[in-house]
Amino acid sequence: MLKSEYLNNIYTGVVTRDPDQREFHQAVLEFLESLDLIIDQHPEYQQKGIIETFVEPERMICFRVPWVDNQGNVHVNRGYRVQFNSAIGPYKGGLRFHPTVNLSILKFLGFEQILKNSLTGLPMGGAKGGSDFDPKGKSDSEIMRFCQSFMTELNRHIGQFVDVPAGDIGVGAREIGYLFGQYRRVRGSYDAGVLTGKGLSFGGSLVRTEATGYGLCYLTQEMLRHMRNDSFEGKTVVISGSGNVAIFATEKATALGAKVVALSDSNGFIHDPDGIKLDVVKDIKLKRRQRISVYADEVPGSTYTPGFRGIWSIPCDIALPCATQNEIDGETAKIIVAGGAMAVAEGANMPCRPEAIRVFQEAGLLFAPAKAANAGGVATSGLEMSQNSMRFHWTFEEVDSRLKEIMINIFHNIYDASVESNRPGDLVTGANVAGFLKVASVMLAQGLI
Ligand code: NDP
Ligand code: 2IT
Repeated sequence: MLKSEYLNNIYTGVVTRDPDQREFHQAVLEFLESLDLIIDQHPEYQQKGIIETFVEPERMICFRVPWVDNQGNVHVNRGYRVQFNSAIGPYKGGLRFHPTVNLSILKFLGFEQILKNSLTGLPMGGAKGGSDFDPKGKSDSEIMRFCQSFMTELNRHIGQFVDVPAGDIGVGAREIGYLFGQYRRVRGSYDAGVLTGKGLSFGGSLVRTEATGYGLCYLTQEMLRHMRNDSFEGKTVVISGSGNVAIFATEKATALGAKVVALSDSNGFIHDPDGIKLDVVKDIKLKRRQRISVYADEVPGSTYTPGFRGIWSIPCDIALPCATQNEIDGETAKIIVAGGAMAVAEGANMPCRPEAIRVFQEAGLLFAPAKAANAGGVATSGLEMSQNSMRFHWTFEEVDSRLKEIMINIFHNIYDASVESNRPGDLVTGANVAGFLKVASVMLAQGLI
């Protein structure tokens, strides 16, 4: 129950309009709970209808994606692009290929992307897209044909000044390559800035591959320093997932002096008490595209346990959930707290359920929400767009140092906003408020409604 009647009515309206979109309701409610603390200071939002406008996407595109498998069978998937808000820049956000993709998932992701992109300080609006296509077990040529069919429709809705997609779950450098190839083919134009996460030889940025995981560690390091006078040095870290974000979070946390002892996928988790050997993980996941269980077959002293939630029973100082939404519920959060953790930072989008966040905050753990903690990926996408516009590219060190600066700035912006909202150290509130104030002031200035 929200204090503000205006916000309560908005939430009821959102739920009534799309009763089945539970993930979207969850993201909106968390946002409204934060705004509830400051809404009295901003009567203009209600007068101008800013918040009811903000929770409804500007445009939702839905299309069929037919493709032919290696046996000649026709399959028809559904493709989407939710163009949520373009007040501060062209729509920007990833594409997810996963069987669980539906409008609720993409609306929650697109909605959080508006606030996340605002926090980066770069001029990017918020969007998300994807398909219920399952890339698991598909051959390379099946993936290529799917990407080509997907882009045959999507191309008419995107553009470097319109909407710039990138990767997310199930969409990495290989898929972006096929998507870009098809865009170029059907448009007859080399618009490098239409997608980010491209290969380095055709307009991609150095550090984009590493950016989300690295950025997560930069923000966490600054949070530890500022709020606890501490660091990653000597800490035990558990990271869920074993995809792009998890792998490069492991790399940076290890470089900062921590020991990462566990990784997972949707089937189970590996535990290596001596510290994960990242070269083995990269070989299994990035080169051979195999399951994480293979690690335990190849590294003596490590174990594999089926079931992906079990990873959180391994005690750690710092927990970095980097797999998917709602992987940590209230009970799992209590197990993490009982294991002695001091900090949780979200690499995935919305991996902690609201009751889990409450458990962490009440136990006094540091908690960094996804829209701030994983903003390094899209921030570096923004840097890729800048380099494409300049027709030039920066060195690894140059991009990495810009990324680090952006993540440190995000931490201080959200920390300061938590103080100004009378919730010092509540970074969930800080991220929602700081991200929103900028977009809201632009919506007011542009007279969007
Ligand atoms: P990848 O596809 O590279 O890896 C996803 C990982 O999460 C895999 O280990 C996968 O296991 C696991 N996973 C996916 N879905 C589920 C599920 N339903 N249950 C359990 N495990 C699951 O994706 P990314 O690493 O890119 O993305 C991970 C998270 O980070 C997502 O929430 C994404 O939105 C977020 N993110 C990604 C960014 C990026 O730049 N890539 C930027 C910011 C956030 P399996 O192989 O078994 O499916
Ligand atoms: O959730 C995210 O921020 C991403 N998947 C990255 C989006 C992007 O445009 O780089």
